[in-house]
Amino acid sequence: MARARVLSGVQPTGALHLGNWLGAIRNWVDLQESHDTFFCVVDLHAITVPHRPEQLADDTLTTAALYLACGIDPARSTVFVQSQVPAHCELAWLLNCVTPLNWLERMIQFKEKAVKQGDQVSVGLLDYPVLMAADILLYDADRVPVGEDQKQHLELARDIAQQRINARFASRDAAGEPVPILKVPEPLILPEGARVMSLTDGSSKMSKSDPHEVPGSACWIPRS
Ligand code: ATP
Ligand code: LTN
Repeated sequence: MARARVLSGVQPTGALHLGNWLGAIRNWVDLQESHDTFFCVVDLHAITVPHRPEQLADDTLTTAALYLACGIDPARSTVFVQSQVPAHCELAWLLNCVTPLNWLERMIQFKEKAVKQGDQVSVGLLDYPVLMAADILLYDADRVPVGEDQKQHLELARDIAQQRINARFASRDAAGEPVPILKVPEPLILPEGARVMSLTDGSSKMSKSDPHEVPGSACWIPRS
C-alpha cells in the first residue's frame, strides 16, 4: 500500500534555531519511518524580506546541510531547493487567480512582517501563503509538519484546495460523485515545542530573521 506523503520546508533566512528543530524538523526526522517525505529549502519565500543574494545562496546550501545534520536521510527523503522546480511558481500563479485578496490581507504573519517593512512591503510578502499552498498542493501532500505559527497558512492552503479549486472545477465520475483535483492537506503540529519563544523577548516567537536572536551571527544586534 502507498505510504502517506509528507512535505515541509524551511526558509534560508539565517541559522536554524531551537524553535525550528522542536517545532518542525524533529518531527520530519521521525516521519521518515512511516511516510514518503519531501523536504524543501524554500528560497523563493526568503526573498519576500530584505536579503543579500550572495548570502541567500550560501544560506540555501547551509540549510540543506543542516537538514542532513539533523537526521534527514537523502536515501529515504527527497531534499530539494524550491527555486529549482519552476512548477512551484507556475501553480502559484494559477492559485493566485482564484484566491480572494482579503484572505491574504487577514494573514497574521503578513501583518507582522509588513509593519517591519513600512512602505517597502512587496506584493510577494502578501502572496507568500499562496506560494506555500502551491509547494504543498503540487506534491499531493497528505500531511504538513510545521510549527504553530504556520497553522493559519495551512488553513489557507486547505481552503484554496477545497473551496476555490475542488468545489469549482472538479469533474464527476460515472456515479455522479465529484472527483477532487487537489488533495486537501492536514497540518501536523506537535503538542510540545510548537511555539518556542524568543530568548531575548519572551513575548514573541523565536525567529531566524530577528536580528536580536542569534548572538554571534553577522546580523546580530543586542536588544537595547
Ligand atoms: P523567519 O524568521 O525568517 O520567518 P523562522 O525562524 O520563523 O524564519 P521558518 O523558516 O519560517 O522559521 O520556519 C521553519 C519551520 O520552523 C516552520 O515549520 C515553523 O513553523 C517552525 N518554527 C519557526 N519558528 C518556530 C518557533 N519559534 N517555535 C516552533 N516552531 C517554529
Ligand atoms: N511558510 C513556511 C515555510 C514553507 C513551508 C512550505 C512549510 C514554505 N513552503 C510548505 C511547509 C510546507 C514557514 O515555515 N515560514
